[in-house]
Amino acid sequence: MIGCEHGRRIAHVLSDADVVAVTDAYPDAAKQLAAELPNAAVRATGEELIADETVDAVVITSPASAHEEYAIAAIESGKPVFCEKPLASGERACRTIMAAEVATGRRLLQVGFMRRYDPAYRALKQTLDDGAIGRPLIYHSTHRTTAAPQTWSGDMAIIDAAVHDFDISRWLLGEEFTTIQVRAGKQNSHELRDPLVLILDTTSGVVVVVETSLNLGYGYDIRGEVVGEFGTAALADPGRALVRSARVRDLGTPRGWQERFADAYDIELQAWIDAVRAGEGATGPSAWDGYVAQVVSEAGITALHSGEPVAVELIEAPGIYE
Ligand code: ISE
Repeated sequence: MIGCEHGRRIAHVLSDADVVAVTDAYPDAAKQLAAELPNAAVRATGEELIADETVDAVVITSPASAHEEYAIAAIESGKPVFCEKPLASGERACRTIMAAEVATGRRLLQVGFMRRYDPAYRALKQTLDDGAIGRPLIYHSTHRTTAAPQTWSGDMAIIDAAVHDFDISRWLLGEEFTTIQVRAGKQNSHELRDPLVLILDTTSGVVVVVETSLNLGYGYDIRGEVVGEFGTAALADPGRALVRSARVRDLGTPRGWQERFADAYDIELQAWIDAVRAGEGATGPSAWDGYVAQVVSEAGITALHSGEPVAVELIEAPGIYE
């Protein structure tokens, strides 16, 4: 899904880049997308696509379990790579990707944490950085969606959804997390642990409260609110409905991430293209950011299963990420 979104954007909407090749584990899906794009050939495998001399840079949108091999293949060919979140399917894989990048001596990989490019999040960060509400004390990050993807089960609400809240909280507050605890109360439906409330502490003692409610039926409702020393600052709310319910006609909540973050995806990918063309490799969210989000996710899963707070323990950041 996200591969089609990015492919169409790059070929039809954004400037200074084109899609010259696509591939997919389901060849028909690749053919279908290529048919919509003016200059895209279909390649049989990711390896073949990365080795293709007409390919200058690579976008990875496969399931997380396949990110590591393609990210490393792209990095080892010296090709900049945009990799969707989560960076990989485990902390070890994230570290292997970082090691491959560190070996080249420069950044070549950007992770698809698109919220950092969303105008509403940027405005919220500016408000905090301006000191308009004093030092942040609490951050509420609410992640509500119509329906979790049918393929999701178990802990994926943390690994694939809350991972955005972890990243955006670190970016907004400019701090790392020290501990996480997770509460799962009454379960909504499906095989997924949903909803969840995740409570995290940062190094300076800000409390971050993340709610994931992924099967609410009414729309895609992303909220963020910071409580500071003398005020609060919230994300501008793109949905205007007073009642948010699957049973009431919806009055403006976006239907999905495609709509809510359309601008963010445009800005994010254009910034990546511009950086690549300028020979900068990557300037946006890094493999380090992907690694940290993965460590927090894994600590969150341990916390969910144990019911206890779990420490977030990071390695030292390699120099290229400082
Ligand atoms: C999806 O995979 C995303 O990455 C969206 O940004 C997230 O909000 C949604 O919960 C996920 O399904």
